[in-house]
Amino acid sequence: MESRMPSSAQDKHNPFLNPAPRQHREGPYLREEVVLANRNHGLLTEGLRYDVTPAGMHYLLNHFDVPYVPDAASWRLSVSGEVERPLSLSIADIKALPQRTLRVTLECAGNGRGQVTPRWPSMPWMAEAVGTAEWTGTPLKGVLERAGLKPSVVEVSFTGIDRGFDRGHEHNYGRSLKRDMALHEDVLLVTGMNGQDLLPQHGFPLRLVVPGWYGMASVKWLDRIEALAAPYQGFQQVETYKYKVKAEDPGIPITDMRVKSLMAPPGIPDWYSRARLVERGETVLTGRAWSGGGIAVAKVEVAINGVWHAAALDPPAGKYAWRGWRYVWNATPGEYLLACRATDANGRTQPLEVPFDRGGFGNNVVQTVEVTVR
Ligand SMILES: Nc1nc2c(c(=O)[nH]1)N[C@H]1C(S)=C(S)[C@@H](COP(=O)(O)O)O[C@H]1N2
Ligand SMILES: [Mo]
Repeated sequence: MESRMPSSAQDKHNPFLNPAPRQHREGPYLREEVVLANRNHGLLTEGLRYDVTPAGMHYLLNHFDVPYVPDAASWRLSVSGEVERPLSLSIADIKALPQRTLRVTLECAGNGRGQVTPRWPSMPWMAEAVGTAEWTGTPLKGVLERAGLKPSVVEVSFTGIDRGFDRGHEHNYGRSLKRDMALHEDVLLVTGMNGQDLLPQHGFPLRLVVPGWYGMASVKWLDRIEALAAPYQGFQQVETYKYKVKAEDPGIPITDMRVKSLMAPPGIPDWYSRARLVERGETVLTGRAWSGGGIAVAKVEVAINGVWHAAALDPPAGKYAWRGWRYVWNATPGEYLLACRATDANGRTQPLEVPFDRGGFGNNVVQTVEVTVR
């Protein structure tokens, strides 16, 4: 449950309740940002070559600690609140329900935050907070129908067992979906990733996966579902994950991923600067592109020193999975700035300038890669 510690004179000195205020930053990354970056690794961009990201290469975003759950035997998922028949399901019960596997690209809403100036001090993703997995589970809709949502239900909330503080609020990680979205046939209660049990850091033994949305909706270590007659007030729903330009903006709740593409790094890197060296001749540039809400990728372009060319697209790999692209570049010696840009079936494309957002959310700027051809 959402809870605050009772207030007392001592609270004034409690650093959890009264954290040092965060302010926008320019310049070097802070110690706290580096610590978060070490805990929450990104996709190694060379991993963009896999259709399905190997589980250990999938990006990670954990707000608090990964809970210690050595086995699934005693796990229960409760479904309560405004329902006709409250449920308590074991993992075996969930695995006995109809199973579906969906290939889904997940991206953190804060991906690209580290490129926004001034930036909000938080996880300083550059471009790598994305991955694609084959998620296996049972449709949430079926479980909600078994419980029977009452007509009064407007939202359904999802709570994990991980607990901590953010900006003075103590809470378990939790999110909600509006009734319609909770009943969407593609939202899954997931126990498997790439044909194996979930790894601890990806939510073992049970998580939600909301395809087409940014990752914050896909609650890990899920043990409580509540049907609500009023909008959910959890911290991760109300206090963050909203697009805002100014602090006083009411904010627009973040849902679908924005259209984006990334390039697998060509050639070989310098260890420290990550600058790339490519041999002259035919170089096949490849990468991935995706959009949100189940909207298809319609086009990918590649720029060589600012001149745009059409890339070839791989066949689609499912409604919610990224799409491979390739462009054959006849590289001649020199210095190059490479870039890629996707456009989705709704005609939305990636901006050339970083879109400013206070929290650094939704940055889908065109990615650039510097290479030297010898
Ligand atoms: N319980 C719980 N669920 C969570 C989170 C969390 O910190 N706790 N992080 C969310 C965020 S912000 C993202 S981007 C995705 C990341 O999923 P992954 O680590 O499996 O890639 O999980 C989401 N689900
Ligand atoms: Mo995220």
